[in-house]
Amino acid sequence: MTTIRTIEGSFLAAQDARIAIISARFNRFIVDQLEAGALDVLLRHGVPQTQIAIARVPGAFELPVAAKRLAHTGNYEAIIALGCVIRGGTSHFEYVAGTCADGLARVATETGVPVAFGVLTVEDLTQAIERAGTKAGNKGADAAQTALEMIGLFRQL
Ligand code: INI
Repeated sequence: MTTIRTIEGSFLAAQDARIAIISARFNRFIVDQLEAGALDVLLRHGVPQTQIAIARVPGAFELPVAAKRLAHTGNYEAIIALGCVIRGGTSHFEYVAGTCADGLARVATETGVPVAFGVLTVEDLTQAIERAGTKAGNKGADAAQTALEMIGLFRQL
């Protein structure tokens, strides 16, 4: 039997976890499905509705600044960022997707509040649909699971 101390998050903390979701309105047809997937995971793990806040921003580009503001409130143990950036739709895909990913990572490391990355960065609408609750799962649900695991981990550190 190992004597190595292993620290990992369980989902037991969920009952009193305080979580913020930020959803981008751009490509809302897809992001609504990510949000539904995230909420489904949180509620089925026992997070009370009263412990969840949802903020909406115009697009994925605005997710980092909203995440930073929410993290600084001190009210949330984790943030779930949801959005969908589709390359086919824009020439500035790289700017929006890259800035969003870099910004969210920076918010998490600078504030110490875990930010789960539930932002699809895809080539076309088909790929987005596949990741929003059809054959490739639901990345919003995955992000919610990540948030719960990180909360469980951080409570032990
Ligand atoms: N925002 C997205 O969330 N997804 C996109 O695919 C997208 N495209 O294609 O441009 C997008 N653009 C808007 C951007 O996030 C900002 O809201 C906008 O530039 C105003 O700052």
